[in-house]
Amino acid sequence: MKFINPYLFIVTTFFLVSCTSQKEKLSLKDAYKNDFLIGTALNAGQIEAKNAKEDSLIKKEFNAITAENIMKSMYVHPQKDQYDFALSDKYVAYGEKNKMFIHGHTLIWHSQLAPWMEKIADSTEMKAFMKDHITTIVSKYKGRINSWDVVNEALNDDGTLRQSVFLKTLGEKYLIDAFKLAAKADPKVDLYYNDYNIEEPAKRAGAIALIKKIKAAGGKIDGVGIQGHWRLESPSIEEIEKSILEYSALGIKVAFTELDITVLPNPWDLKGADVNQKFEGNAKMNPYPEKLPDSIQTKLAERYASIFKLFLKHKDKISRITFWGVYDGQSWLNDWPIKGRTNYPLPFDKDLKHKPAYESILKLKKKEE
Ligand code: 9MR
Repeated sequence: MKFINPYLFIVTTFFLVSCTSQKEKLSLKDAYKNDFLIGTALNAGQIEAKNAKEDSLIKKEFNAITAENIMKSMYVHPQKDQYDFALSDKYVAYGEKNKMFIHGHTLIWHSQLAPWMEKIADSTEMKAFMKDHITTIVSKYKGRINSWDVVNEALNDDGTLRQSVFLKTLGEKYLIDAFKLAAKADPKVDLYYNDYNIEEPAKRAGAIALIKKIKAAGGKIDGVGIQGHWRLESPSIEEIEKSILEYSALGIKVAFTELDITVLPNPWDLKGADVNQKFEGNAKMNPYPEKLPDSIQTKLAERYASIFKLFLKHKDKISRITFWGVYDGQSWLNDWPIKGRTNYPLPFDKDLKHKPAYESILKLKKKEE
């Protein structure tokens, strides 16, 4: 039998044990705890903690949550005189139980409206809808929900106002009214304007004008949510940085609220998240049905690293970074703009394992130490 040096044995064992426990302890939320919140979007099953593995990952890695769908108008307010808070109650309870920052998504959005809302055609009825909808929901969760997307996606890509049912019936004043109603229902909750592509120059100018208008009219607006449905090559770090600086110069918080990065072909050069854009698929459009090639995996990790490096540089201006989904298998990008593709946009893969993107985000913090 070979002689084992007992001293060396003890030291090595201690080192290995401490490395393992160190690795287990590391998480996105802990690594970034002094910088900004790290959030995720939960689907209905995750709110109900149906899958134990997903649930423990969510609790370990994230300290902020957004409901991916269940708080949208069609679900919480299906009929004029009927609200359904069953799942949103569970969502808020989940956040409270786990001491997470709870974000409300979303109050006034042209999409995912209940059918009865789509039929509203005059200003009196629309005004009544907005007052009832915002006041009921925000008051219900007063002091429990920490921030709200008051208005979502009110702008076109050229920075003009979207011809939504709200704009058509009420004119642009609906934007100011929405923020005023929300502030009245819960004066302490943080109120956000949330949109995609608002890091692009023309739409950014539109968003800035909109935020200024709300402020000038005496509305309370605390932050802007840049959704961050991005690509490997765009938007540039320079445009993202300009956006952080310009929005924060308005005296509001900047949050990245729906971050993900598509790695799939995008021949139409689509940007953002207009869910009405749909295309037919073929094998060429779904090149990695089984596995992401290492070269792209590395590109994705580098892209996340450069984005988080920028976020850290401006951590004093940033309140929260939320990924749009917990792991790749759950991402909406598997179905947009083509149904049934296999995309890889998040730091956790379909088996909930860390991807190189996850390691690259954590590594930035290790370098700081
Ligand atoms: O991720 C959401 C997806 O499950 C829904 O089918 C879709 C329907 O509108 O909404 C997705 O979330 C959107 C978010 O609510 C607002 N910004 C764009 C997001 C991606 O489409």
